[in-house]
Parts: sequence; C-alpha cells; structure tokens
Amino acid sequence: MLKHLITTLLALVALVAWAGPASAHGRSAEADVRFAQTIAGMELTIVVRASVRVPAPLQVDVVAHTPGRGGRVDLTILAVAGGPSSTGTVTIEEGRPGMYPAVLAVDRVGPHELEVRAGEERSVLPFDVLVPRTPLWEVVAYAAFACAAVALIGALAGAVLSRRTAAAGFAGAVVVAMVVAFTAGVLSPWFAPTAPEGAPPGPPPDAMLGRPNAQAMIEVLPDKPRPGSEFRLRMELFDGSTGRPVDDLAEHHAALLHVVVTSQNGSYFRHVHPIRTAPGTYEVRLRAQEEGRHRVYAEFERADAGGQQVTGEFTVGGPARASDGVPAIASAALGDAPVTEPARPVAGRPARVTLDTGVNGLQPWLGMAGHLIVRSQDGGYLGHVHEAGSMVAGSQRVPDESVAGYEPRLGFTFSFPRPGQYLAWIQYAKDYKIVTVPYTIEVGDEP
Ligand SMILES: [Cu+2]
Repeated sequence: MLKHLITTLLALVALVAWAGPASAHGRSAEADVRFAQTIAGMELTIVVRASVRVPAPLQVDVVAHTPGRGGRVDLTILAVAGGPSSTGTVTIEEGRPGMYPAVLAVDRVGPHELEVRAGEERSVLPFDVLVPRTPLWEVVAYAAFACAAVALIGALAGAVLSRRTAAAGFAGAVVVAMVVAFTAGVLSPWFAPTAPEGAPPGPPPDAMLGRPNAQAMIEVLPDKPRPGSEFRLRMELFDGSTGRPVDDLAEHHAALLHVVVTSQNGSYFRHVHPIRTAPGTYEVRLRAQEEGRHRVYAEFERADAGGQQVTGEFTVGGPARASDGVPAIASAALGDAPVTEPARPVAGRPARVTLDTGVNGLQPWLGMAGHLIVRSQDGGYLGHVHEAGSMVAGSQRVPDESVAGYEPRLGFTFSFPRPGQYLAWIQYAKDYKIVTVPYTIEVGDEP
C-alpha cells in the first residue's frame, strides 16, 4: 500500500517536472468566433458563442448592423465528420439594428461548418467547436490531494493500531503529496496551456517557414456594371504554384475577409465582408453609384501565416473619369469633425487623429472601438488602423457587440507615408449601427 502511494507520488512529481510543450496553437476554447458578413443587403456579425461541453446547445447571435430591408436568416450547423445537423432561424426586422439570438446544438468537438442563408445568398463558414480541457497541473494537484487523503487515513490507522513505522511512513507520504500538490499549483503559470478539445493539430515543423501568400483574382459580374445597378464582386484565392484554392483563412478582426471598395474620388466607400460561396471563393453584392474606376482592397490572413492585402480594380459604366473632388463630412456624423494633430501632418511622422463622436457608450465593431481607413488620392495606398479604446466599465477580454461601454472620443495614431492629400474614413458603432465619417487630410513634406 505504502509502496504504491510513493510510486504514484513519484510519477506525479515526474509529470510536474516534465511540463512539456503542449500544443498552445490556435484560439482558446473560451473565445467566441465572429464572422462579419455582408449578405442580402445587410451588414451582419455572426457570433458563435464558446461552448463548455458537448453535446450541448450552441448559441449563435446574429448582430444586424445594417439591417436594410431585413428578412429571414437561416442558420445550419454541420459537423464536418458527419452526424446530425442543427438549424435555427432569426428574422431581422427592417431598419432595426440589434442582436438577434438563435440556439442551435452541437454533439461533438472539432471542425464544423455554419451555413448562413439569407435572401438568395448562401455562405458556408468553417469553424472549430472547442471545449476546454482540464489543465495538466490541475490533474496533478487533484491526484496529489487524493494521495494525501489516502496517506492520512493510513497514518491515522497506523497510529490507532500502534504501528509506529507504518504511521511514520504514511505521514511522510502525506507531506510528499502536499508538496507535490502545492508545487503543481505554484508552477501552474509556467505549464504550457492545454490545447482545448477539438482544436486542429498545430502546424507541422516545416510550416515554421510560413505558408506562401495567397494569389487573388478579383473580378466583377457583370464585368462593367452600370451606375445604379447591382453587381457581384468576386474574389478567388488560390495557391500560385499548385493553382488549388486557398481555403484556410483565419478569423482576423472578426471576419475571414475585409474588403474596402472606393471610387476614384472617394465619394463611394464600402467596407464589406464577402460571403464564402465555395472553398477559396468569396462574393459580395454591391450597388454601383457612379461611373468610373473603382479600387478594391482586400485584407485577410491565412492560418499560421501573416496577414496580406491584395488590390483589384473595376470600372463602372464607361471610361474612368478624372478625380473630381473630395468627399464631404457625411450627415451621418453625430459629433464633431475629426481633428488632426498637427493640423498639417508631416509625411513619415506619427500624427494623431481624434474624433469626438458625441456618443456615450460606443459599441465595438469588428472587435474595436473605432476604425480609421486612409487612402492616398490616387488610390495606390490604403492603410487601416484601430482604436482599441477603453471600456468605461472595466475591460473585457473579448469586447462584445452588445456592450456599449467605450468612451465617446476616438483617437488614432497614423503615419502618412508621403506628402499629399489623403481620403480618410472613421467608422464606429452606435446602437449596433455603423457610422462612417469621411474626411480629407492634407499631409506636408519635411518642415
Ligand atoms: Cu472589415
């Protein structure tokens, strides 16, 4: 009995000492998954809530930022490995931004697909159902406590039966077990985090070199949309050497893909999140407004690789027109106009751009309090920075769309690469609605 106890304790000590490099790759089981989607004329964020066990109900919240004419959104969750599917529906009310919850179900961990249907459109979004696993140090600590309890009983029994040697041995085992348990607890911060159940395997050793950038083919259908008409912007991502679709995009600022479309003079500006219509293929429906050349900028990140930006171009109804002016401050702006410090920023030096939105309790959009998108006059350069903001009431690890807690003043630091005029747009969310404030900045040369 005593021998067994000591053997168990030694094994636990070995386990603590090992604390091997467990796979720490990927997202944690406690994090929600977010997919911004521009679908059926609506700008949505679909939030798949974290689950703590399976099988279990799975909450999926559809946040309607721009509900447009609203309508039905059908959700279906399917495990890639097979098994029953689970469905849910939310009905977005016309012109009513907000959070529309649905409860679906999952019966296993691992790779899943969430199908989103709205209007004529269908998007299939891959995600992993993860369930937290008990960390190794906790297993060790609990096992050691159990050993200590058994040894304590042995020591007491030895004392009652006047078996001194045995009692002393058991008492020693209690001490060793407690030391193991406390050591595990004290060392817990240094233990490699335990990968949650259902997490994909970490990258193979050769992946340390990084995956190659994806190649992008950007086109519009029809290839020359008319002003006022709807068109589809399609983006195909593929591997340059094999030609196979690149379909391993990671959630990056609450979306798989961020797309900005601007007309030459910047009066047309869309920040949208295309739906995934096939592996490696993303589409978004837009309505053309004005004739001329338009630029497309797409930002995404392959899993286990860096982020990248790709650009494309298309023309609306006829030949491109020369730049004819700059956007005015939108009537949508609620607070003050943006202020730049210094008033005339110097190229290559950080400038401060602030906007007092006048909104008490800004909400996060795409995980941030505010977004600043900057384009050079000719469209050759597009930059994007964030205001992480501070929540008025405490800070949340993952800011939720439903929490209206940011300070009204948004501040960004931005270094304009060259002198000249820039078009800029600040975006933030209020009452779930996205507000876009366009303005222009004149950047000077070295003083
Ligand atoms: Cu975006």
